[in-house]
Amino acid sequence: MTTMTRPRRAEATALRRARGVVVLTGAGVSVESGLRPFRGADGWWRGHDPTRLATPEAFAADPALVSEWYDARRLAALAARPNAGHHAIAALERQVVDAGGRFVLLTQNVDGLHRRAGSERLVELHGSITVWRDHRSGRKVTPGPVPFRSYPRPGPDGGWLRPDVVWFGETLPAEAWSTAEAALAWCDLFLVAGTSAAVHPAAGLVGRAARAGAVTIEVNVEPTPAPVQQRLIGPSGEVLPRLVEEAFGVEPTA
Ligand code: BV8
Repeated sequence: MTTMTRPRRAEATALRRARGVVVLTGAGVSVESGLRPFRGADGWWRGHDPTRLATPEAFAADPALVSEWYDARRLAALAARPNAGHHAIAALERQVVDAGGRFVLLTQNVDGLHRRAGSERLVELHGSITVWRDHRSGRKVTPGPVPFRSYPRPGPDGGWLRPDVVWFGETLPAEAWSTAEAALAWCDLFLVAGTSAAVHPAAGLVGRAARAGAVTIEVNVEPTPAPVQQRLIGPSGEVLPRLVEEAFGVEPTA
């Protein structure tokens, strides 16, 4: 396992030759867009641990507090702009697909920045913070880019509005998860970026890909427990564009 800051020719060549690329991202790829990561001191909000707020139990106990936290994150996500790392992943998708390969981006992020950067073959494993739903009927709404007038906000069918995300203890959307597992059958290169690899079942995908014979590469500012063969240490907004340029000779457009 090599720890380095610059993509070596080996990673670029592997990326160029790959016929089936899977990318898994986490909150770290949105840090350079000004959004907080999920864990660590930066993730806490008014003294609350996000992993305790992101649960059905927390919402049931204090729907106002949980709604206010998510509305603040929703507005931050809407105000943020995709960074060079998001654009590099969208450029990678175009390169792989245009060469006749297969590609899917699996994101744990709920901020919508990959889609705004142009990623199309995108699976939001943990849902979206910009879409909310009535917690009783499940009817979805997309609130406008202004703060809610009250917390919690009444839903259209008599319940409270909750974010359309997967909380801890909730199962991932069946279609999203089956798409992720199916990709392991054709993946020959698995790139994981900006995730602490702490949340399951998403975190388990890297090891499954490696056991299935895929080349595995991680981009992160620090090593993680993810069982990868190569680690490129550095901010994803710098490392990913360099990796895509080295592999395909294209500079991802921001
Ligand atoms: C489920 C949506 C079935 C909400 C989120 C197996 C083993 C152990 C535990 C479990 C298991 N199976 C299930 C569990 C329980 C649980 C779990 O995994 N717990 C963990 C904490 C131990 N999982 C679940 O409950 C899942 N459901 O499995 O259903 C089931 C049901 C009941 C009982 C059992 C099973 C649901 C998990 C989904 C939870 N929802 N998000 C919201 O966003 O508010 S997860 C949340 O964590 C976010 O989505 C976030 O994206 C995700 C992962 O975190 P990261 O993205 O990695 O972010 P983090 O801050 O941790 O790390 C940032 C990284 O970026 C760091 O490594 C940092 O170094 C790096 N970085 C920083 N800056 C940069 C950078 N990298 C590059 N460039 C930079 N500039």
